[in-house]
Amino acid sequence: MTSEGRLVVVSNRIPTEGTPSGGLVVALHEALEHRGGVWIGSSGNQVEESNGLHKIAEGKYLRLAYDLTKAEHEGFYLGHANSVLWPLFHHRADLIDVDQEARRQYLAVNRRVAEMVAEVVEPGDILWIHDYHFLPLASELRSLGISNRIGFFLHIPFPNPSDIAALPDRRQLGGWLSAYDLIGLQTQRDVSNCLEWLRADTDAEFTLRGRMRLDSRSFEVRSFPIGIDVEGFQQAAEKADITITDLPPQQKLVLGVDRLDYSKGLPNRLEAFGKYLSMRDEDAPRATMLQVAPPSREDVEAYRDIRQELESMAGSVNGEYAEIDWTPIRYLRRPLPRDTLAGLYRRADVCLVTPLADGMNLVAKEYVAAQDGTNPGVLILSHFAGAAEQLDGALMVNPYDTVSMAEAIKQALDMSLHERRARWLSMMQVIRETDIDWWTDNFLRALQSQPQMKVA
Ligand code: ADQ
Repeated sequence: MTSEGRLVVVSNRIPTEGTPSGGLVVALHEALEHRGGVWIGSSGNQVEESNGLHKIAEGKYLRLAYDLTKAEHEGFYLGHANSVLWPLFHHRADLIDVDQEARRQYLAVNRRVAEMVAEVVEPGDILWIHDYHFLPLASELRSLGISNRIGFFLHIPFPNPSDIAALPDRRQLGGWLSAYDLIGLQTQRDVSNCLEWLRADTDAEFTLRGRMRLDSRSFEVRSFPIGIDVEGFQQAAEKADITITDLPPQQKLVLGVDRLDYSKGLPNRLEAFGKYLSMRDEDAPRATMLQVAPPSREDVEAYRDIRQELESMAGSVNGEYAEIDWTPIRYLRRPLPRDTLAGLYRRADVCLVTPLADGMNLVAKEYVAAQDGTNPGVLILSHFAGAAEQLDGALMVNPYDTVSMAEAIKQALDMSLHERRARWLSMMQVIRETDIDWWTDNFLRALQSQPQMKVA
């Protein structure tokens, strides 16, 4: 532990076994090892009877997990968090499924987690709460008398102010946010949306140095674009076997890597690739699109149809363009280990990251980091990914305009080495400067420097 005080992290899921892997989780693990502290999250197990925190690991810091009951999992996680907040924050108010029991569970789980966290917190600790599952957590902690500095990071976009009108929690949201000392968002666009909404729909006012004041609390809203472990990815890609696919070396590979989610724009992407095939010159090298998209949140209704839609789209494009020795679209439903992904990224001539809305999108950054700088591939990136604010070396596309996306695929496949290198170098510089360690350090430094307030 350092003189800075312990770090207490709360995230929806906690890595339950051994040394964690994966960018964000590793970064939080390292920050906790450095400062000492506690990481609290759900174990992923569902139980009959509600229980308290249990220790799952102890080293330089403590990992504590709680289990959700089946009703909590359904109401808090599948229900309010993923059937109301996720769609609404991704500009899909048409998909929200408001359910009073789910909302009650969301508030009750936040209350219960706050009580467990309050038991653990010591004076001088700083708290870092992650994501949309825990919007009300600081407010609950304040009501339990916790006056420590509390920071919040939202990994997904902040909604458009007009969409917030559809949020059942709209009247509470201002108070929930102002209970934090620092609110970290991915992009400047998110910060503008948040400030615009606070000013239009609450009594919040600007105070000195960009801070906001609401309900006698002052807080700061700032962007902290999340990064990746650049060196780790580079090394994995250098070591990886890029002949893992059975594609002939001269065949172009166009790659997509996503969780299967309606926010990722997958149908538009397949349609664009179909249009590219229809405009492609007969003698141009063949290109195969490989889409890796393991299903997620299948218990949520809005997720059930996408899988079928994609399979049928891939089938019909292949039906039209496949030849005996060429399948234009391949679709993998299995998640891939990081090293395999790194090899695929390096082999791919083009990576399509074309969400309709996305907080940041780490795949965009991982793809760039995995390239061989002497012969890099091209990133095609949606304006609507948070990463678009940083990666202006990408070919930017509007994912709703599938003809322009098809043209961008052609442009990427025809791009000169000189242009590919220039674009890659500019993206690489940003990705290196704002890697995952930069992100954790920056956020924690900003949180540490917030004035400490008394609980009202
Ligand atoms: P996600 O929506 O999960 O995260 P993203 O940032 O693209 O989206 O991916 C997270 C990680 O999952 C990446 O490291 C990626 O390699 C891995 N991954 C994705 N698809 C995979 C697949 N098919 N197989 C194996 N691994 C896969 C949320 C927000 C994002 C934000 C992150 C971090 O929605 O916008 O960038 O949090 O803040």
